[in-house]
Parts: sequence; structure tokens; C-alpha cells
Amino acid sequence: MLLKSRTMIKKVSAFTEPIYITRPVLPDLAEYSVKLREIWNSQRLTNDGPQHELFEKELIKFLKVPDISLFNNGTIALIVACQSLRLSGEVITTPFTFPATSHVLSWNNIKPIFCDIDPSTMNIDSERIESMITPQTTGILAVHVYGTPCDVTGIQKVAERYGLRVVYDAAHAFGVEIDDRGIGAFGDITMFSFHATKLFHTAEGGALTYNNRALKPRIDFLKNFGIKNQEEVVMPGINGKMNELQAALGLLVLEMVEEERQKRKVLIDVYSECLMDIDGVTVIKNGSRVYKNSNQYFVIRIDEKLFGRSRDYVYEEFKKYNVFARKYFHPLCSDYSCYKYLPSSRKENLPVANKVVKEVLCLPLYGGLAASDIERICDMLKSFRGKKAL
Ligand code: T4K
Repeated sequence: MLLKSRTMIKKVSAFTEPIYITRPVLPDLAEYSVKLREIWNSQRLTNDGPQHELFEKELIKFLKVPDISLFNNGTIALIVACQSLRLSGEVITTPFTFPATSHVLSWNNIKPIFCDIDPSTMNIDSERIESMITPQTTGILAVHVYGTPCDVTGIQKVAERYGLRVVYDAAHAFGVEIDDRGIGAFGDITMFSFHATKLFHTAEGGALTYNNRALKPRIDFLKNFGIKNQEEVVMPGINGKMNELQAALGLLVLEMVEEERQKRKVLIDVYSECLMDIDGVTVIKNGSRVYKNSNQYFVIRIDEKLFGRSRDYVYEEFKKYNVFARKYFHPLCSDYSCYKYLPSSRKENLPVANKVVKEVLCLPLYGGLAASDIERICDMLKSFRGKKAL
């Protein structure tokens, strides 16, 4: 039975094994060995082999997108997305994300312009984007943070009004849909990360999806050194190719992803119920039921005044119980030494992001956890409350 009382504190013991923020879904090793045997027999290890070709086709169906290009990781994919759209000058982006998002702009010699975030979705605030546009602005790089979709309609309207390109970082949004439309079908290009820590993964890996299929040749040249054929190299490309071992793993993990998503949904419901009425703890809803969620993260916000303890205190206490929560995405990109000098990094420009980043905490979430593990983590959290909150 779940704990309901606000004041009752259960004595909780630490986990004997560490509980991490996530664990990867892994197919049966024997099944993967069968795939590896095929690869061994063919001696085709990379460069658009048969596993890669099949994986592209399967992902197009699963993600409900018109076209796709596979990559060795999400960061290189995002660098190529900016290159393929010829983004330059300034690009408006969010400070509340993983370092990769703003770094890909730097790798393209583009100045990141940080725009504040929406307090409810924690995504870039579409209503503030317009005020950040200058004659140098060429695009918007938005993140569906924690898998919650951005205001895709609002962003598209601003982009069309000013002739800007839109790139989405959907690293956390695998399989998310809005009105039955894949999240990767919005904007000019969407990037997915298939890192081991993601709901869906290929150990390392990533993809770009896009509506305009005319983009494919340029994207695919860019990820393969700019090679068009054995006689022509048409642009300064990079090596961003996904290999056959990654693609084969992806094909097997893809078969398991829906089950993993459902298991996580059950655990999210357990968390939500356990934490429903704790003063100072807000459960971040991954969106209404209008669209399909990725269930990538379970996120709470801790209001220090009401809870009686800070987010950082809770994070440290959890460690003593062998629970490794994460402060994604602290620190803000605008606070990194390489970006804090930018005028858009000033705290006055980013009041919401600066508040949110002190309060968020991602709790462990993966299908291998039991409901009783989640209840135990919730009991720990309750026991951390400060006196004022009791
Ligand atoms: N954009 C956004 C918004 C992103 O969040 C990311 C990546 C990217 C772009 C870039 O995509 P990629 O280039 O990575 O495809 C992890 C991941 O490395 C990173 O991919 C991810 N975002 C980020 C949110 O999380 P760390 O530094 O937190 O990972 P790490 O190694 O501390 O792992 C966390 C926990 O996961 C570990 O404590 C245990 C578990 N774990 C991890 C790995 C790697 C496993 O159980 N098995 C594993 O193999 O960054």
C-alpha cells in the first residue's frame, strides 16, 4: 500500500546496490550474437551496410517521419544539421539543456543567443524568441527537454515571420507524438540521440529526421567526409556514420522500446501517487495525454522554502542511500565559462531558467526498477524533509 500521510515518516534503509538514474534496455545476448554472426559473415562493418539500411526503414515507420539519416552520435548529428541548413551568425537557443546543444553552435562558429524558458514546460519560451532576433539571426535551436514538446506552433510562426530555420534537439523525445504526428516531423530538422542512457539506444548513436527529403543528399554527404562518389568530394564533411554493430543493436532494441515505455509509465504513476501531497515537491508532468510521451525522465522540482531542504541537500542525501539522482540540467549553459560573457547569458535575461535550475531533480527511472523500489525512493525523499515542512 502506498504511503498517503503527509507527516508519517517511514524508517528507510539504503539500497545495497546503487540505483542509477537509468539503465539501458538490452536485448538477449544470444539474439544479438545472431545479428553479429550475419555481420561477421558479410564482413560489412560500416558505410551504409544492410543493417543500416533496414534500421533506417524501421525508424522512419516507428518515428512517423518522412526521412532520416543515421549518425554515430547525437552531437555530430546536430553539428551536421546546422551545417546542412547553412546556419551562421546567431542562433536562438535555450540555456536549460545538456552541453551538446549550445556547443554544436560553437563548433559551427555560430553565437548562441540564450532565450529564457517557459516555467511550465521548461522549454524555450516561444513568446520571448522574437525579442532576441537581430539581423544576424539565422535560426532557432530548441530542445524538447525531458521529452516534453516545445510550443512547435508558436516557434514555427516566429520562424516564418522572420525567415528563420528551426532545428529541434529531441534527444529525450524518442517516439513522442503530437496529434499522431511524430515529433521528428516538426521544424526543418530534428535530432534524436541514441545514447545508452536514452529510452531507445544503439550504445552510442543518433539520427536526423526531416520533412524536406531534398535535404538527404547534403546531410549524407556531410556525414561521410563530403564524398559524393569516388571521383568527387563536394563539401568539407565529417565522419558521422553509424556502423553495422550499432544498427543491428538498434534493430533489436527497437522491438523492446514500447514495452520499456509502458513499464516506465507504470513507475511514473507510482512516483506521482507517492509524491502527490508533499509540500514543496512538484511532479513535472511530461505533458497531457494529447501526445505520446517518451517517459525518458521522471522529474521533480523542490521548493526549498516549503520542503525545508534544498534540491542540493536532497541530491546529496540520496547518495547516502545509494540512490544516484541527477541534477539535469545544472549548470545552465549560460553559466559555462565559454558562454557566461555573452550578453544573453545575464541572469536578468534568464530569470525562469535560473530559478528552475536550482529546483529540478531527475529521479531513477527505468523498466528494471520495481514499484517497491520507487516507493522506497519516495519514502527516502519524505524522510529528507526539513523541520519547517513537517
Ligand atoms: N542534446 C541533449 C538535450 C542531450 O541530453 C544530449 C545527451 C545530447 C544532445 C547529445 O547526444 P549524444 O551525443 O550523447 O548522443 C548522459 C549521456 O552521455 C548523454 O547522452 C545525455 N544527453 C545526458 C543527458 O546524459 P551523463 O554524463 O549524465 O552520463 P553518465 O555516464 O553519468 O550516465 C548516467 C547514468 O546512466 C550512470 O550513472 C549509469 C547509467 N549508465 C550510463 C551508461 C553510459 C548505464 O547504466 N550504462 C551506460 O552505458 O550524460
